[in-house]
Amino acid sequence: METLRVDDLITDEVRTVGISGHISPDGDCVGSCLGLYHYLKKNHPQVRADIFLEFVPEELKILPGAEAIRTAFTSDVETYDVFFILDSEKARTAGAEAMFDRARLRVNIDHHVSNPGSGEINYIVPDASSVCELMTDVLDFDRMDVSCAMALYTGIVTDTGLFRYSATSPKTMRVAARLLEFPFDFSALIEHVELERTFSQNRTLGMMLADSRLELDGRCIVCTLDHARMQKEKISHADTDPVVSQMNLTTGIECALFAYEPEEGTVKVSLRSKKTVDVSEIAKAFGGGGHIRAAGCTTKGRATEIIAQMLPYVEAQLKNG
Ligand SMILES: [Mn+2]
Repeated sequence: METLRVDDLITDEVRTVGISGHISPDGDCVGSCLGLYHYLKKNHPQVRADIFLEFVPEELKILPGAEAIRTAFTSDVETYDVFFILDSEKARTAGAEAMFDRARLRVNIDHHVSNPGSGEINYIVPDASSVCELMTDVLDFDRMDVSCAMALYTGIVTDTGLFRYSATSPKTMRVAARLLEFPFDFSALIEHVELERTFSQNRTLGMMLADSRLELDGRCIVCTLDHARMQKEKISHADTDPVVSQMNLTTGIECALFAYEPEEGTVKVSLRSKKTVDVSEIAKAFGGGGHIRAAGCTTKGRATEIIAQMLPYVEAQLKNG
């Protein structure tokens, strides 16, 4: 695939550029949109660039330009000269598909294997760590500014889980290193964006870790939270977010199961695994799905009952693995 250069697409006639990404935007999605936005502002000042996203996650509002992101998918521009969809295919934006389809030139940059390419110009690299890494291919380092570099660095760091996930490559590190040549406080940025939790999240995490127990000879860690306790402790769905991944960081375990009851009679289970257990198979047996190492399901019943029903599946996999 010949490498795309954004500067070649933004000819003198281009006046309006639309930018969007996937539903439930994350650091890579917001970072790539803002990186492109700052690059256009600096190097193509005749262009009006509009970003459309479903919302901006609280922790990402620290990024310069985040306040310019539009969360309504409407515009006085009927036909954008160029429209970029980043980190998503067009069917997974929260409402940009029609604007994208109407645009004079459609560009799609993504790293999701499942994306067939939604534009006339597609730059899809499935093994790339992040779209922000891909943006460093299509933008010129020497023409970036610090706001662009901050945004792209944020996306690389969040999509690689702090340079941990297997898609992190030597190239990922090389481009991240070049972004660090721009003067910004990367320590404070990453601590805020990736590591900080709200007080409620940390409090919930503490309670849940204290409640968790080991099963199957210490190879599976489980925790349950019933609806009455959620109400009593004022625990929201978002407060439970960090629980299962922290449980999965327990020495000696192969698998972590966290079940809670968002409503009376409804159970949500988050499953994580290390090496041997395919949690997507287990989630599927309970009407859910996901990936080999991270999956989930929502089902009827009580949290404790569902966990008791799931453990034999884990045990069977541990025996076979
Ligand atoms: Mn991504």
